[in-house]
Amino acid sequence: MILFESMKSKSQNTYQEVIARCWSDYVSKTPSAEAIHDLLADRGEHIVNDHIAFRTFNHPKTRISVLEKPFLEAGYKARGTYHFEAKKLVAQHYEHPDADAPKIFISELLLEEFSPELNHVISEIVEPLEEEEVVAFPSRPWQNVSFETYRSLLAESEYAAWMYVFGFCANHFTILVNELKGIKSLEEMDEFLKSQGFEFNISGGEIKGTPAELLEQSSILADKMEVDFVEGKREIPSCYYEFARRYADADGKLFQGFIAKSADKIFESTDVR
Ligand code: OOG
Ligand code: NI
Repeated sequence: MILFESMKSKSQNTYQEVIARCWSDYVSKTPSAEAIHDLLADRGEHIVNDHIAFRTFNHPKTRISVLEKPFLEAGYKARGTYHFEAKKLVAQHYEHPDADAPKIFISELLLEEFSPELNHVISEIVEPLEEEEVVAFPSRPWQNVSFETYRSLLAESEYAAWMYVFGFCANHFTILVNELKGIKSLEEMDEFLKSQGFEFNISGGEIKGTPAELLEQSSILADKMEVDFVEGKREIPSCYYEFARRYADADGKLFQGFIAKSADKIFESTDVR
């Protein structure tokens, strides 16, 4: 019994438990997501998550092959791999045999393509980490963050700066618009949310992707959140909500992948504006 309990606390979380923890952390950083969730629930909608996204650094302590472990243990399988040359990122998506499980999208920053200064900052925070801290979603295992360091990372990579402050948490959840009863298209979804005052990420166009590409996506701009830096409190972009509409391929099967060209622009939802 004791053995069972200790094993359970170490790694036997179901994906539902991990995702539920990530959702409550995410809405605490993203009040817009909870507001949108509630607006749709008030219209009688049942919300289905298409996917949830995590970010990391490709350091041996934190790379994708570390972050993916709890998801693989929970039954997820690695599927598509994606490359983002300009942003110096790669990503991997995962699917679960249980069709109700949201897909998982994990990206990592290619540290070797950045300056020694950036690498120094990141090694300082990730070198001391134990694997359990990295995969204890959601987590930012390093304690103090400096606004000056955040600013210096921003100059090289929006992604690096965001990761430095927020760590291993879900940076967005995604509503699968296909499953909504009263909203038929992504255009309709966006128009409804804009009428409620939500602002969209328009980089690369408000709707990224086309029916021919089998995936259309849009996202709101990340909420602003007050963060406790060592220098004091500052407001910076936190997390965002995404909306996706998927289309069936020639075999009639709903496309389950991602489109790198669209994802490249979705990343910018957390950019400092
Ligand atoms: C991930 C951006 C890409 C998608 O659905 O294409 C993405 C991120 O912001 O970390 O989520
Ligand atoms: Ni996404």
